[in-house]
Amino acid sequence: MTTATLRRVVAPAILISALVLTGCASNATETEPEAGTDIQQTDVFTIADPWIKATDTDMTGVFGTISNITDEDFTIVSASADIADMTELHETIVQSDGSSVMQEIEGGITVPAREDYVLEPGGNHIMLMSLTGEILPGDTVSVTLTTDSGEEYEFDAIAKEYTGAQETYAPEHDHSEHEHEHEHEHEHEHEHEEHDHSEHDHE
Ligand SMILES: [Cu+2]
Repeated sequence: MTTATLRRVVAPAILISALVLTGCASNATETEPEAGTDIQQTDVFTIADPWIKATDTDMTGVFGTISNITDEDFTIVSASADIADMTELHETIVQSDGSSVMQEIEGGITVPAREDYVLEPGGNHIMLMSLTGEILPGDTVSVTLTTDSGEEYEFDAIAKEYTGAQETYAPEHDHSEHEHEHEHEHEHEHEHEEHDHSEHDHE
């Protein structure tokens, strides 16, 4: 039941990454959490089955169903986690050519009074970037949400293995072969360094 209002603001300036769907997003039912098995409660919302995608890369997503248990709307304006140096609230936009891109949700996540807001792979999610370490299946990751009232709410996300909706952070290139990613990254770094030097020469 997705009743939340999505603002589909097309703003190229905040397009921060490309999401490449390399497999079938729908064939990962085995690893999807079962509804209603873990419900954590705060003063203003519950979150059902909060989980985080286990990863050895430097970014991942946090998911779960947030239910507003009050009679007033609230907006999640930011999120944070100790294990991530950078956190954003993301939505996934399917473009006309069929590819998907993730972008920051303009204005934050508004959860209407007494309604649910679903965070799921291939949809809206909390994006953790610049991870400080590996996240293994079974790990518990504490995530803090800040609302428009300035209040902070913490919940625990359980790390699970998830192979559907592979999110690839590929601003320019599609690194489809994971094992070669680091080599390519280093190559690009050197290219950029040299490029930077030649640019500075003009100054
Ligand atoms: Cu994202």
